[in-house]
Amino acid sequence: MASRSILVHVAALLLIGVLPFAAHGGTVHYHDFIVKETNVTRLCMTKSVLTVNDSFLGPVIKARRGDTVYVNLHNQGDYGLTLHWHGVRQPRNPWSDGPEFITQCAIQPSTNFTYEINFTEEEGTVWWHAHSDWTRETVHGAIVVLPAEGTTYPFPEPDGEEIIILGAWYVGKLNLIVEEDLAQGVNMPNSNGYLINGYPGDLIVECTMRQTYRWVVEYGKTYLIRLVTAVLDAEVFFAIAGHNLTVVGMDGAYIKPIVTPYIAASPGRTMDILFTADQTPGLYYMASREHQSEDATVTGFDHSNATAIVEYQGNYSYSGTPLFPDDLPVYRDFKASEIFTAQIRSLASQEYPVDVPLDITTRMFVVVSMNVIYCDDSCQSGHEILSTLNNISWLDPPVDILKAYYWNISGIYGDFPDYPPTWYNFTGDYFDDSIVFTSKGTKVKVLNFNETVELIFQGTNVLFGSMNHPMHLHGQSFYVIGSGYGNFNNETDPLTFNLVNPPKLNTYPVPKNGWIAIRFRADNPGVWFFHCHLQHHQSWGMAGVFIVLNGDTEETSMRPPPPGMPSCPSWTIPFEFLDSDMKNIS
Ligand SMILES: [Cu+2]
Repeated sequence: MASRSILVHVAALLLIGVLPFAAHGGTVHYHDFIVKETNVTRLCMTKSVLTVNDSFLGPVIKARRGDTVYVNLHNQGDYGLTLHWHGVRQPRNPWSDGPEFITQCAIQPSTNFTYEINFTEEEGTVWWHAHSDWTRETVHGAIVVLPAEGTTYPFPEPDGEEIIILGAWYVGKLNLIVEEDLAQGVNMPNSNGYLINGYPGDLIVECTMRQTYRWVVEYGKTYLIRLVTAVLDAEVFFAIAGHNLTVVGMDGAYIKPIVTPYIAASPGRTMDILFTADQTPGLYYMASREHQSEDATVTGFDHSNATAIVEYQGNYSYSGTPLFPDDLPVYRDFKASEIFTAQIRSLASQEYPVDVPLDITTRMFVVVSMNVIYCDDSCQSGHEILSTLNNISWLDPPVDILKAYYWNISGIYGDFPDYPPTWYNFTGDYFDDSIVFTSKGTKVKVLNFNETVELIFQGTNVLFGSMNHPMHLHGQSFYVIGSGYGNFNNETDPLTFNLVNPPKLNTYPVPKNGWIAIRFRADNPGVWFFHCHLQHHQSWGMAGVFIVLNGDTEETSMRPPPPGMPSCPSWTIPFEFLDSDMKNIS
């Protein structure tokens, strides 16, 4: 990892016009991320993938709460990309949030851009990943946010730490395959194998190569596992044979401890997990496999079981294969996923209080659905599969939303509706064409500063496509105050809301044929993406944007753009915007 001290880098920072200060008096760290194509062999096949600093997995960023991290991304690859700091609030600083077409255009090959990441509220494990195309397949890594100087964990200090990254591997050049599938309007590829810390493990059947990650532990010690679900396009289960897990943090916030034999994780989810090596010394598999929530007729998914080995240190004799976790739920164990997820609660203590908004100023009802659109000769069946929010499939604009908003460029986006265009039996079995068919659009919901938002995400069974949709919001975590199955009932369901200790997370699954209710205060001015974190749904348009307007003061307003924001190659700057400000960022 290219990490150096502040002193060494003051000159370099000044050269690129970035002043090295941390808003909350923390330490400033500086990293160089060199992105380039590198040959990697998995599942008996070598392919060229994008890596950061020649490494798959990518480098770990380590900071304390209150610190600031600069990451200078040097793109030495063949196509443009962006990076996102998943779970980091980035107060007033959407400029460094990263999603392509939302807060920036891609960093083009042979250019660089310096991200500024501000760690203010989050503590625990979060992560970073590419936020353009499907590049995050291999361009991702963990972010460890330690407690602020002079503070500690709300649990006994662990004896050690271990980062565990759950990933997925695809055969072939993924971005090219996806581009073709999108053009054809057909389904996108399933992964060919799941990974733990970059390796598929011992149990792969397709190939003779055994690439297995090993973690050596000491008997009697307690470790903090920092788990990142970097899987691109599926939910997963994870367990360690013979050992319970104690989940103490999620999405960069502490939670009430959950003692559990397995966990269920949406793509994008991070967890802090205490693990005590207290079993008979030996070898134990940790394993992950897909949690598949689609219709039972859908069988073509990645059935692989990724494994890694937990190895107790010391002198003992062990023969045979490691124990496999019996408690790892099977692919379609929807109940297991539900049971785990239902246990998540905020700490809600004096030190970690809950601040769920009680007076709501904006209510939204957002229908999360699969749909289709007629397409021209370019696609196979005459129909193109799309995913929608309130029957709009997100269409990437020619210039990112943040630039369009900041410089008042008209004609780039319209209003995202607070309600669906039609009310129907969302979770029924019959849908007429006006519901099945959709259209593409670039729609943005504008919120005044400090508005309090309650948003119901309602899943549907349109095209018999009901499944879990892990919805992710940039720029702030949200309280999940309720969830249920069937159609949301606005009279009875609010009576079940948890306003006492609801979990505060940045990603949460809208359950198959069900709904969730979330609340947040719009107190982070900027432009913030929200989308399903299943990658193929995001690509099909299950996405929208919040613009949180500035408040009355500088502290409640967006910061000005940093120098060197990447230009948008497919957008020609209209003459009236060719002033000096615009030249700086275009
Ligand atoms: Cu989805």
